[in-house]
Order: sequence, then structure tokens, then C-alpha cells
Amino acid sequence: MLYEGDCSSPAGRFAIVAARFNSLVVEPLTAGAIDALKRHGVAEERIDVVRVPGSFEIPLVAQKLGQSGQYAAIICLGCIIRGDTDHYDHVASAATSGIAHAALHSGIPVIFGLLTCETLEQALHRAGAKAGNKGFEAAVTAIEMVNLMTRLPRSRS
Ligand code: INI
Repeated sequence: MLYEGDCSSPAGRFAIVAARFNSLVVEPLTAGAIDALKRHGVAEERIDVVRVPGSFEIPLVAQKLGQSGQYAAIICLGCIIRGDTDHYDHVASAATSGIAHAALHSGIPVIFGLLTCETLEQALHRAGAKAGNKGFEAAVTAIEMVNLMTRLPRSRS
């Protein structure tokens, strides 16, 4: 038996948790994610957007939304750009492990749509300018995962 999700129109509500930090990049990521959801049949009324100050704040909110039982998936969007200090490493590592933790503890797909880049230019390229839109890709991943989760064997209760 092969289990795999597809991109057919999923049921349920979707939440996007988007950081305001580096909003020049995160705004197009958010628009890309909403565009992908709508193109896959998710009406705007089924999409909630929650804004948080920075990427560090994303995991707590993603976990709370995940545990609410109201969402099929949570899409996390942020942009962390390396500066002159080691702040980047701390924020990136906390956000990465926190988002993984939120997925495991809420039992629904919590998608990692954060850019970790060396420069603003590189980030803009990944937010729709040259190298695709990672927000769009994160939303497509969410759809595939939601469809996969509905197909996997249920736990015995
Ligand atoms: N937050 C980001 O989303 N991206 C960054 O590049 C960034 N840098 O480099 O500082 C950043 N910092 C803020 C952080 O996410 C928190 O909001 C802040 O530390 C308060 O907890």
C-alpha cells in the first residue's frame, strides 16, 4: 500500500502565521500562500492570517492554533536575514525547532515557510522576484499534507 497526499481541494480551515519582521519579504510570501490556497479551492473565508512580531514568536502561536482543533494545517511564514551578529542563528534555530515541536504537539501539519538568507536580495528572489515564491510552495505542501493525513491509517482508540 502506498500512501501519498495530492493537491486536490482540501476540506477545513487554514491558518497562516506571518512575521512582521522583514515585511518587505514576508508580505509577498503571505500573498503567495493565499494565492496557492485559493487556486486549490480554499475559499478566502476558510483562511485566517495571524501576524506576529518576528519569526521567534511564530512557534507559540502556531502551537496554540494547532491545538485549537479549528485548523487542517498551519502555514508559518517569516524571513531571517543574516546580520553582523549571531542573532540570526538564535532566531533561526528557535523558530525551526519550535515549528517542528508545534507540529508534533498539535498533530496537524505545521509547515515551515521561513526563509533563512544571507542577504535581502536573496530573500526577495525567493519571495516571488526570481526563484519562485516560497510562500506559495509552503501552502501547496500544506495541502498535500492535509490530504495525506486524511488517508493515513487512524490510531486505534
Ligand atoms: N525576526 C525575524 O523574523 N527575522 C530576522 O531576521 C530577525 N533578526 O535578524 O533579528 C528577527 N528578530 C526578531 C525576533 O524574531 C523576535 O521578534 C524578537 O527577538 C523578540 O522576541
